[in-house]
Amino acid sequence: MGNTGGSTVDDLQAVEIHLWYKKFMTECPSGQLTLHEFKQFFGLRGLSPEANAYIEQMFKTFDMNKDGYIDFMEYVAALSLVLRGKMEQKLRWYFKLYDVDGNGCIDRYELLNIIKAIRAINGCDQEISVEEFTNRVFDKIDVNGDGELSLEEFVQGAKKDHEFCEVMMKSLDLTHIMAMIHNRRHSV
Ligand SMILES: [Ca+2]
Ligand SMILES: [Ca+2]
Ligand SMILES: [Ca+2]
Repeated sequence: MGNTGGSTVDDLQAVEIHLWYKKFMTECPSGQLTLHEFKQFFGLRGLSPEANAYIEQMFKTFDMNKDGYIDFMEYVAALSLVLRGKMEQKLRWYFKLYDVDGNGCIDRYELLNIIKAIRAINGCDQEISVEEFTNRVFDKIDVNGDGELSLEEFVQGAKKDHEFCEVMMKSLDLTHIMAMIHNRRHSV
């Protein structure tokens, strides 16, 4: 994580982290979240298969040492990236999240499923279909046309193409998903 100039961390975010910590320790006194607890933690139930797979992939990405648990440090690392990370850091993290089979590339199928999952979780209906969106992304940023997005293509594509980047950040931003889940839990 390192030093990125303290002024970017505003009080609201510090408070937020503190709340997440309290929540984490209340719901998970052992300090280690399993996948099952992870879903409970977020109050997620009755998810579509795509959304379920997305949450599982998110869990794996959070579990940085791959021991099958998310400890609080891993949780905070992911959270602070989501809440405060610079765009490029986020893009790299998204890339890892979307590369479900971990082969270092995102193919159409992986991107398609992720977008489906995010829409399922967000429950938003957008004008453009999932397939159309996926194809548009590939047409624009698969520079060498091999049908897969490398990390380089993904990051550069999002940086160069303002429209794509905006769509990415808006529709794929976990902050939004977390806020939604958070609010939902409060209202139950
Ligand atoms: Ca772990
Ligand atoms: Ca892949
Ligand atoms: Ca490519």
